[in-house]
Amino acid sequence: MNRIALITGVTSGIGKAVADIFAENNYNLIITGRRHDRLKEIKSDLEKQFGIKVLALCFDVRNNDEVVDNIDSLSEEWRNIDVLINNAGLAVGLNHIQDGVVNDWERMIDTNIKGLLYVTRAVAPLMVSRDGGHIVNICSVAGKEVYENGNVYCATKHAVDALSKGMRIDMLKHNIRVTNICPGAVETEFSIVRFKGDTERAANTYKGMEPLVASDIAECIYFAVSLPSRICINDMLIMPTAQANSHTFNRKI
Ligand code: NDP
Ligand code: 8X3
Repeated sequence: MNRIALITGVTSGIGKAVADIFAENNYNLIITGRRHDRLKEIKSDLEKQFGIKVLALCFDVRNNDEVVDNIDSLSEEWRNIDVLINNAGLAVGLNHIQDGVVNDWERMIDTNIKGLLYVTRAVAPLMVSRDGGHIVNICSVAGKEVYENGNVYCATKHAVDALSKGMRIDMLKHNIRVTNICPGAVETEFSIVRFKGDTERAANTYKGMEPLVASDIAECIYFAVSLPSRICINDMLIMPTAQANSHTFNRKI
């Protein structure tokens, strides 16, 4: 029987690449996001290309009622989730704290921290009842270091880092592995979202350097998940060769 992975934020970037690699490896997938059309198209492509089953659930991770309703409504078959990948997340804005936009802060806190918690709270009991599973939290180099203007985004990712450690302790007795994934710069829609649609500013983020691509991160995640169940990769910090830390780049410009 195929194993099951639930991946949040599959309509773009890292989440989409993770769905591809898990599908290629015969997982049945529960894919989520807010953009219904993209979800529908991805479901149909994955089913056709890999012959797996895909369940597309359209909800906002910031809304706990929607999260609970969607997970509660899973059929017996789909409740056997082996892997949860908490990927949905975003950065919005890049300002000094004194100039911060409160609504941007709320979006980041509500998505990156509270959304990840709501999904975990709904799915983890299903894993506990089966005495096993693997939770992969997409953190960031911003969960390890703080950079100028990164303040609230970095704080949300430091929270993810702490939650990964806490989850690992709390669910130790239930054989649930918890892996924290910390990428540096990956070219996705991330910077377009951060700069609120300003594609030129977004492109400047990667100017003169070779960023990671989403499939680089997906391969690392699949590697961690595919190891024998006695091995837990607790933490991975994955940087482009051209990036030493969150603010030091080798740009050829
Ligand atoms: P993208 O913007 O390309 O993808 C983000 C995904 O998250 C989309 O599928 C989006 O779907 C989903 N999402 C965002 N908000 C919500 C929400 N409220 N409810 C449900 N889904 C949501 O960015 P990435 O792929 O780069 O980002 C994925 C993760 O990786 C994030 O957690 C990010 O912080 C992290 N990360 C990214 C790095 C990078 O440089 N790109 C580096 C380090 C970490 P939709 O809009 O359809 O809801
Ligand atoms: C995304 C990477 O350096 O923009 O988490 O914070 S960074």
